[in-house]
Amino acid sequence: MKLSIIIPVYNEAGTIREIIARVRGVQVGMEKEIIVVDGASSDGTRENLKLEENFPGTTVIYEEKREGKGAAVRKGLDRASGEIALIQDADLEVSPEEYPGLLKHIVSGETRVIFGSRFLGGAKFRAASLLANRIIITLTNLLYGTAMTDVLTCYKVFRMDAIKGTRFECKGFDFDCEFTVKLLKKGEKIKEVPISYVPRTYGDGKKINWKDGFKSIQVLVKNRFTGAGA
Ligand SMILES: Nc1nc2c(ncn2[C@@H]2O[C@H](COP(=O)(O)OP(=O)(O)O)[C@@H](O)[C@H]2O)c(=O)[nH]1
Ligand SMILES: [Mg+2]
Repeated sequence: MKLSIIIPVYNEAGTIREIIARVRGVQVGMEKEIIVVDGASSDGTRENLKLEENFPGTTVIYEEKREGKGAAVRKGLDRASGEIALIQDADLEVSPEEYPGLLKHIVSGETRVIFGSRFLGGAKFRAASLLANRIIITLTNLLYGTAMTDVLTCYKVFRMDAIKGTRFECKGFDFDCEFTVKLLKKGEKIKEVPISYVPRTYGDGKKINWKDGFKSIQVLVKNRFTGAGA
Protein backbone atom coordinates (compact mmCIF):
# COMPACT_ATOMS: atom_id res chain seq x y z
CA MET A 1 0.00 0.00 0.00
CA LYS A 2 1.06 3.57 -0.60
CA LEU A 3 0.16 6.78 1.22
CA SER A 4 -0.07 10.00 -0.83
CA ILE A 5 0.48 13.08 1.33
CA ILE A 6 -0.84 16.26 -0.30
CA ILE A 7 0.63 19.52 1.01
CA PRO A 8 -1.02 22.75 -0.21
CA VAL A 9 1.28 25.68 0.45
CA TYR A 10 1.11 29.41 0.01
CA ASN A 11 3.81 31.64 1.51
CA GLU A 12 5.08 29.33 4.24
CA ALA A 13 8.82 29.80 3.71
CA GLY A 14 9.45 29.54 7.43
CA THR A 15 7.88 26.10 7.90
CA ILE A 16 7.70 24.26 4.57
CA ARG A 17 11.07 22.52 4.84
CA GLU A 18 10.49 21.51 8.45
CA ILE A 19 7.08 20.05 7.70
CA ILE A 20 8.43 18.09 4.72
CA ALA A 21 11.27 16.74 6.86
CA ARG A 22 8.84 15.65 9.57
CA VAL A 23 6.54 14.02 7.01
CA ARG A 24 9.53 12.13 5.58
CA GLY A 25 10.62 11.09 9.05
CA VAL A 26 7.40 9.52 10.25
CA GLN A 27 7.15 5.73 9.94
CA VAL A 28 3.76 4.65 8.63
CA GLY A 29 4.43 1.04 7.70
CA MET A 30 3.87 1.67 3.99
CA GLU A 31 5.41 3.58 1.09
CA LYS A 32 4.86 7.34 1.11
CA GLU A 33 4.75 9.92 -1.66
CA ILE A 34 4.70 13.64 -0.98
CA ILE A 35 2.91 15.96 -3.39
CA VAL A 36 3.38 19.66 -2.65
CA VAL A 37 1.18 22.15 -4.50
CA ASP A 38 2.50 25.71 -4.32
CA GLY A 39 0.06 28.55 -4.95
CA ALA A 40 2.55 30.93 -6.59
CA SER A 41 4.22 31.81 -3.30
CA SER A 42 6.31 34.95 -3.28
CA ASP A 43 8.09 34.72 0.08
CA GLY A 44 10.87 32.22 -0.70
CA THR A 45 8.70 29.08 -0.39
CA ARG A 46 9.39 28.25 -4.05
CA GLU A 47 13.12 28.54 -3.57
CA ASN A 48 12.85 26.24 -0.55
CA LEU A 49 10.81 23.75 -2.57
CA LYS A 50 13.53 23.69 -5.25
CA LEU A 51 15.78 22.21 -2.57
CA GLU A 52 13.25 19.45 -1.85
CA GLU A 53 11.84 18.52 -5.25
CA ASN A 54 14.56 16.07 -6.27
CA PHE A 55 14.15 13.79 -3.26
CA PRO A 56 12.73 10.40 -4.19
CA GLY A 57 9.00 10.18 -3.64
CA THR A 58 8.56 13.94 -3.82
CA THR A 59 6.57 15.84 -6.45
CA VAL A 60 6.21 19.62 -6.46
CA ILE A 61 3.54 21.31 -8.54
CA TYR A 62 4.07 25.04 -9.05
CA GLU A 63 0.87 26.92 -9.86
CA GLU A 64 1.18 29.98 -12.06
CA LYS A 65 -1.25 31.86 -9.90
CA ARG A 66 -2.75 31.30 -6.49
CA GLU A 67 -6.08 29.54 -6.86
CA GLY A 68 -6.88 28.61 -3.26
CA LYS A 69 -6.24 25.72 -0.90
CA GLY A 70 -9.07 23.60 -2.30
CA ALA A 71 -7.82 23.95 -5.87
CA ALA A 72 -4.33 22.97 -4.70
CA VAL A 73 -5.57 19.90 -2.82
CA ARG A 74 -7.60 18.81 -5.84
CA LYS A 75 -4.57 19.12 -8.13
CA GLY A 76 -2.60 17.04 -5.65
CA LEU A 77 -5.30 14.38 -5.54
CA ASP A 78 -5.29 14.21 -9.35
CA ARG A 79 -1.59 13.32 -9.21
CA ALA A 80 -1.82 10.91 -6.26
CA SER A 81 -0.86 7.30 -6.97
CA GLY A 82 -1.42 5.87 -3.48
CA GLU A 83 -4.40 3.85 -2.28
CA ILE A 84 -4.68 6.18 0.72
CA ALA A 85 -4.45 9.99 0.72
CA LEU A 86 -3.84 12.43 3.53
CA ILE A 87 -3.99 16.24 3.52
CA GLN A 88 -1.18 18.01 5.38
CA ASP A 89 -1.07 21.78 5.88
CA ALA A 90 2.35 23.39 5.52
CA ASP A 91 2.20 25.20 8.85
CA LEU A 92 2.99 23.58 12.19
CA GLU A 93 -0.56 23.58 13.62
CA VAL A 94 -0.88 19.79 13.41
CA SER A 95 1.73 17.03 13.75
CA PRO A 96 2.74 14.39 11.17
CA GLU A 97 3.73 12.18 14.10
CA GLU A 98 -0.02 11.46 14.40
CA TYR A 99 -0.20 9.64 11.04
CA PRO A 100 0.06 6.12 12.51
CA GLY A 101 -2.84 6.80 14.89
CA LEU A 102 -4.96 8.06 12.00
CA LEU A 103 -3.99 5.40 9.48
CA LYS A 104 -4.52 2.35 11.65
CA HIS A 105 -8.31 2.69 11.42
CA ILE A 106 -8.12 2.63 7.62
CA VAL A 107 -5.53 -0.13 7.38
CA SER A 108 -7.62 -2.34 9.70
CA GLY A 109 -10.57 -1.94 7.35
CA GLU A 110 -12.67 -0.31 10.07
CA THR A 111 -13.40 2.78 7.95
CA ARG A 112 -12.47 4.32 4.58
CA VAL A 113 -12.46 7.91 5.80
CA ILE A 114 -10.98 9.30 8.97
CA PHE A 115 -10.79 12.90 10.23
CA GLY A 116 -8.43 14.05 12.96
CA SER A 117 -10.65 16.04 15.34
CA ARG A 118 -9.07 19.01 17.04
CA PHE A 119 -12.07 19.30 19.34
CA LEU A 120 -11.84 15.68 20.54
CA GLY A 121 -8.16 16.42 21.15
CA GLY A 122 -9.13 19.23 23.54
CA ALA A 123 -7.42 21.96 21.50
CA LYS A 124 -7.68 25.57 22.59
CA PHE A 125 -9.04 27.75 19.77
CA ARG A 126 -8.99 31.50 19.48
CA ALA A 127 -12.44 33.03 20.06
CA ALA A 128 -13.32 33.98 16.47
CA SER A 129 -12.06 30.69 15.10
CA LEU A 130 -13.93 28.73 17.78
CA LEU A 131 -17.18 30.48 16.86
CA ALA A 132 -16.69 29.94 13.12
CA ASN A 133 -15.80 26.27 13.61
CA ARG A 134 -18.79 25.72 15.91
CA ILE A 135 -21.21 27.27 13.41
CA ILE A 136 -19.89 25.06 10.59
CA ILE A 137 -19.98 21.90 12.72
CA THR A 138 -23.48 22.56 14.08
CA LEU A 139 -24.85 23.36 10.64
CA THR A 140 -23.26 20.23 9.16
CA ASN A 141 -24.80 18.07 11.88
CA LEU A 142 -28.23 19.70 11.53
CA LEU A 143 -28.32 19.46 7.75
CA TYR A 144 -26.79 16.02 7.34
CA GLY A 145 -27.93 14.25 10.51
CA THR A 146 -24.40 13.57 11.71
CA ALA A 147 -22.59 13.98 15.03
CA MET A 148 -19.30 15.36 13.71
CA THR A 149 -17.01 17.20 16.12
CA ASP A 150 -14.69 18.80 13.52
CA VAL A 151 -15.16 19.63 9.84
CA LEU A 152 -12.49 22.21 8.98
CA THR A 153 -9.66 20.01 10.24
CA CYS A 154 -6.77 19.63 7.79
CA TYR A 155 -6.29 15.97 8.73
CA LYS A 156 -8.59 14.21 6.36
CA VAL A 157 -7.34 10.73 5.55
CA PHE A 158 -9.16 8.45 3.13
CA ARG A 159 -8.95 5.55 0.78
CA MET A 160 -8.86 6.94 -2.74
CA ASP A 161 -11.69 4.61 -3.71
CA ALA A 162 -13.96 6.51 -1.27
CA ILE A 163 -13.76 9.63 -3.48
CA LYS A 164 -13.78 7.82 -6.81
CA GLY A 165 -16.34 9.42 -9.11
CA THR A 166 -16.94 12.34 -6.75
CA ARG A 167 -16.59 15.69 -8.47
CA PHE A 168 -15.38 18.64 -6.43
CA GLU A 169 -15.66 22.25 -7.53
CA CYS A 170 -14.64 24.38 -4.52
CA LYS A 171 -11.32 26.13 -4.88
CA GLY A 172 -10.88 27.80 -1.53
CA PHE A 173 -11.18 26.84 2.10
CA ASP A 174 -14.81 25.88 1.38
CA PHE A 175 -13.42 22.67 -0.14
CA ASP A 176 -13.27 21.19 3.38
CA CYS A 177 -17.05 21.45 3.69
CA GLU A 178 -17.64 20.25 0.14
CA PHE A 179 -15.41 17.24 0.69
CA THR A 180 -17.13 16.34 3.96
CA VAL A 181 -20.71 16.64 2.79
CA LYS A 182 -20.21 14.99 -0.60
CA LEU A 183 -18.82 11.93 1.15
CA LEU A 184 -21.66 12.00 3.69
CA LYS A 185 -24.18 12.19 0.87
CA LYS A 186 -22.61 9.14 -0.74
CA GLY A 187 -23.26 7.31 2.53
CA GLU A 188 -19.62 7.25 3.57
CA LYS A 189 -19.12 6.91 7.33
CA ILE A 190 -16.57 9.43 8.61
CA LYS A 191 -14.74 8.27 11.72
CA GLU A 192 -12.99 10.80 13.94
CA VAL A 193 -9.99 10.42 16.20
CA PRO A 194 -8.52 13.09 18.51
CA ILE A 195 -5.51 15.05 17.29
CA SER A 196 -3.47 17.80 18.87
CA TYR A 197 -3.69 21.31 17.41
CA VAL A 198 -1.70 24.41 18.20
CA PRO A 199 -3.35 27.34 16.39
CA ARG A 200 -1.20 30.01 14.85
CA THR A 201 -2.11 33.67 14.49
CA TYR A 202 -2.64 35.85 11.43
CA GLY A 203 0.72 37.37 12.32
CA ASP A 204 2.19 33.86 11.90
CA GLY A 205 0.63 33.66 8.43
CA LYS A 206 -2.84 32.18 8.92
CA LYS A 207 -4.90 32.80 5.77
CA ILE A 208 -8.45 31.61 6.40
CA ASN A 209 -10.93 34.43 7.16
CA TRP A 210 -14.61 35.26 7.69
CA LYS A 211 -15.35 35.34 3.98
CA ASP A 212 -14.25 31.72 3.81
CA GLY A 213 -16.67 30.96 6.64
CA PHE A 214 -19.61 32.40 4.71
CA LYS A 215 -18.63 30.54 1.55
CA SER A 216 -18.44 27.33 3.58
CA ILE A 217 -21.94 27.86 4.95
CA GLN A 218 -23.22 28.34 1.40
CA VAL A 219 -21.58 25.08 0.36
CA LEU A 220 -23.20 23.22 3.27
CA VAL A 221 -26.66 24.52 2.43
CA LYS A 222 -26.38 24.20 -1.34
CA ASN A 223 -25.19 20.60 -1.27
CA ARG A 224 -27.95 19.61 1.14
CA PHE A 225 -30.57 20.57 -1.40
CA THR A 226 -28.98 19.35 -4.64
CA GLY A 227 -29.08 15.84 -6.07
CA ALA A 228 -27.66 12.82 -4.24
CA GLY A 229 -23.91 12.44 -4.63
CA ALA A 230 -23.82 15.55 -6.83
N1 LIG B 1 -1.50 26.20 -2.83
C1 LIG B 1 -2.19 26.97 -1.98
N2 LIG B 1 -2.12 26.73 -0.64
C2 LIG B 1 -2.82 27.55 0.20
C3 LIG B 1 -3.61 28.62 -0.26
N3 LIG B 1 -4.17 29.26 0.81
C4 LIG B 1 -3.72 28.58 1.90
N4 LIG B 1 -2.91 27.56 1.55
C5 LIG B 1 -2.26 26.58 2.43
O1 LIG B 1 -3.28 25.85 3.06
C6 LIG B 1 -2.90 25.51 4.39
C7 LIG B 1 -3.92 26.00 5.40
O2 LIG B 1 -3.88 27.40 5.51
P1 LIG B 1 -4.13 28.15 6.90
O3 LIG B 1 -4.08 29.60 6.64
O4 LIG B 1 -3.20 27.61 7.95
O5 LIG B 1 -5.61 27.74 7.21
P2 LIG B 1 -6.21 26.96 8.46
O6 LIG B 1 -5.18 26.05 9.01
O7 LIG B 1 -7.39 26.24 7.90
O8 LIG B 1 -6.60 28.04 9.39
C8 LIG B 1 -1.50 26.09 4.58
O9 LIG B 1 -0.54 25.10 4.26
C9 LIG B 1 -1.48 27.21 3.55
O10 LIG B 1 -0.16 27.55 3.14
C10 LIG B 1 -3.67 28.85 -1.68
O11 LIG B 1 -4.33 29.75 -2.19
N5 LIG B 1 -2.94 27.99 -2.48
MG1 LIG C 1 -3.26 26.04 9.27
